[in-house]
Amino acid sequence: MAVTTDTTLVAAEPAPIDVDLTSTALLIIDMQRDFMEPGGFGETLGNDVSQLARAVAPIAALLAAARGNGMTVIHTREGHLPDLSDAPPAKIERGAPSLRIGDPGPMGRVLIRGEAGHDIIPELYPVEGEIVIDKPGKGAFYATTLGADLKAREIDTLLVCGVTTEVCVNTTVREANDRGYRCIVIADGCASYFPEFHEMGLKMIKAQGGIFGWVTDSAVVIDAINNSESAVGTFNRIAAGASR
Ligand code: TIU
Repeated sequence: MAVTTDTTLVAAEPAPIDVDLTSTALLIIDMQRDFMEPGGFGETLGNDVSQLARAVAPIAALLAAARGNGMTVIHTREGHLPDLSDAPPAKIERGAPSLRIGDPGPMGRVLIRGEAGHDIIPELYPVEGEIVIDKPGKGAFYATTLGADLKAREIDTLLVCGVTTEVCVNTTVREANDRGYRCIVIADGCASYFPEFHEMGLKMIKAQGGIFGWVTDSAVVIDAINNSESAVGTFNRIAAGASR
């Protein structure tokens, strides 16, 4: 089968970007109960977790559009093995949290794989066929298979959203940028415990001609996905019995 590609011009800052949706993946960073809900890692650090709720609806809408298009969808989760062998002492001992990584809390052991708090929130739960990357660090490339997964799928552009803007989203975008990926960060699909860090985190990405990437809103990308005639989208519409 001849696979055709088409590109869509997506409005973004600092400039519009031409996107081929067949080589683009949606990358959702750490939308876990440990960051989003009371009693988890985020709150143990002294944060107001309600600040992050605003990112959920835009991500859910973008996820629905990506699924409808057949786009590669990748979810990440920050967390550690039960024996903490992948958690550096410098991370465990950092600061003065109310509970440390691995301590028992209301959602199980804090930031430990397999515990309730480590799981992705129900609104954005992965479905069959989507990639879930477990990462021990803030960046999604460090000590994970993400680079190999993207290479295997010939992905060159990432739609990045999730939490928190200045920590795991920024770290991942910087890692991706150095590896040659074009990152389009979804402003309303990101959030921080600190609104001013969210704002500056986005500014840092798009400054200097887009030193780390591009920034746009979920509605812009959803519109681009829904109006695309990408090979993936066309294939899905045919598979679903649509006339085109
Ligand atoms: N503390 C904070 O803002 N973030 C993290 O620790 N991890 C992520 O951003 N996922």
